[in-house]
Amino acid sequence: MPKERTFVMIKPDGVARKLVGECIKRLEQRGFKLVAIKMQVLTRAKAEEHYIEHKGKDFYESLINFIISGPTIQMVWEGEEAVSQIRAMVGSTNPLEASPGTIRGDFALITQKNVIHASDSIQSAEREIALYFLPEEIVEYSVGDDKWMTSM
Ligand code: FUP
Repeated sequence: MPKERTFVMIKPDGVARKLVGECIKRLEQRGFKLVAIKMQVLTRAKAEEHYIEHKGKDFYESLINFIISGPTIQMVWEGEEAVSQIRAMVGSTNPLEASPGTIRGDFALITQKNVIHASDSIQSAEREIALYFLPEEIVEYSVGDDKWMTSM
């Protein structure tokens, strides 16, 4: 069975505050495997596609302007229950409600500037991975700790 994959993006605040390494470190230490990564300043069109579900909401324009305001990191992570487990590690949307120990709970205070995005469902993960990566940009490889991080 293919391992579950999720899409993670470090937002402009996370990159500017040099939290890229911290975010990657947490996901790696937990046992998830990085299988794709890139850096880019999103175009408005790409940002609007990403956040299409929020179109029309009061925070939408501001969200789009923020997310295109600087460089961002796109990643695909793989591992057991990657979608729900990485969401849990990211924490609540509003960092003031995010538990300590989560990325947002440890590094953010403002909802818009909440450092990191992670897909909220397997369907969203598939959509978001396809939005940012070609299939051949996702790398299949094995690492030494694979045997400790799967139930086989
Ligand atoms: P999340 O899945 O936790 O990233 O949150 P959402 O998909 O609900 O929202 C996407 C982004 O919109 C959030 F990360 C921050 C921004 N947002 C606001 O600025 N105000 C809101 O009230 C809700 C979300």
